[in-house]
Amino acid sequence: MMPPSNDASRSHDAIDLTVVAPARDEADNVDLLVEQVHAALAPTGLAFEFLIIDDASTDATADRVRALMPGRPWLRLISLPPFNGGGNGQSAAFKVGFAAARGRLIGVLDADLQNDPADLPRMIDHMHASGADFVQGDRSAARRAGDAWIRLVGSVVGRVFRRMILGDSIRDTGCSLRLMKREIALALPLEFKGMHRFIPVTARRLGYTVVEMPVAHRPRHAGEPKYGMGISQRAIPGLIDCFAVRWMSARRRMPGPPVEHRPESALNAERSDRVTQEAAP
Ligand SMILES: Nc1nc2c(ncn2[C@@H]2O[C@H](COP(=O)(O)OP(=O)(O)O)[C@@H](O)[C@H]2O)c(=O)[nH]1
Ligand SMILES: [Mg+2]
Repeated sequence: MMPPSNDASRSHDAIDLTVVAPARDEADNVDLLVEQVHAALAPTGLAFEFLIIDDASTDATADRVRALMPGRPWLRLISLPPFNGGGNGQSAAFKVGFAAARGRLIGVLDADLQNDPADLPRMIDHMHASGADFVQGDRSAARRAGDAWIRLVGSVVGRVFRRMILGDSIRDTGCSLRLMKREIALALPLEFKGMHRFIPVTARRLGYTVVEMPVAHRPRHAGEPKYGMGISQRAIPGLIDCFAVRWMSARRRMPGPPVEHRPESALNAERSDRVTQEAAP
């Protein structure tokens, strides 16, 4: 089959890198975010696009991004309808973003500027130098200096759960800043809420090589954090999710390419068709 010729530039794998950022009510962050992503990627010479997933924001996030689009053909915006009157969550936003991404590589970062887009080119270099399929950011050195103690305790507890239940040694699974081959992004079960916290371990369980790399961690530029901390909001759902991920990876079956069997007569007819086509001028 011929690829659609009217808009080949929109086809998958047409560019080097797609950066995806989920945004819920980040109106006061998107201008600087777009500027910093461009400043980080333009000098690399890579063909890139920046895809913002507006998750049913109730502020002007979508309007602000739309206003930035003229003159920036690499900037894309997808808005999600609300789920039960609220947002769909980061996992759903990533799922939509990864499906729409055209890059051979997919980079991910938060929209509140806590991640520094300038880390992305270093991650690409690290991916090439290490031969890995996936580079996961690790904010732990930067966080020890700046984060509230409740967050640090929460992340240690989460790490112990994940190590015990999943054998997951990834240090900072909650760091959105990561880079992966597109095929990995498409294989992640992100239609389940909370699964974005298990992206690197899932990639490993799918057989891909995941390496970690220290990255920057900055204060939120503007707006409020969207996630609560605490036992009922994070710890217990996180523990249940660990078991869910273990169940999924034990039950996952991904057969290789399927083979369809057809009668010899149909195959012979096809072969002679092909010979005729090849012989045609
Ligand atoms: N799509 C989507 N993104 C969200 C949601 N909640 C937070 N985000 C985005 O995910 C990123 C991290 O959220 P944030 O509240 O800063 O979490 P924290 O950094 O862990 O405190 C930001 O870019 C948010 O806009 C949500 O419900 N849906
Ligand atoms: Mg944040």
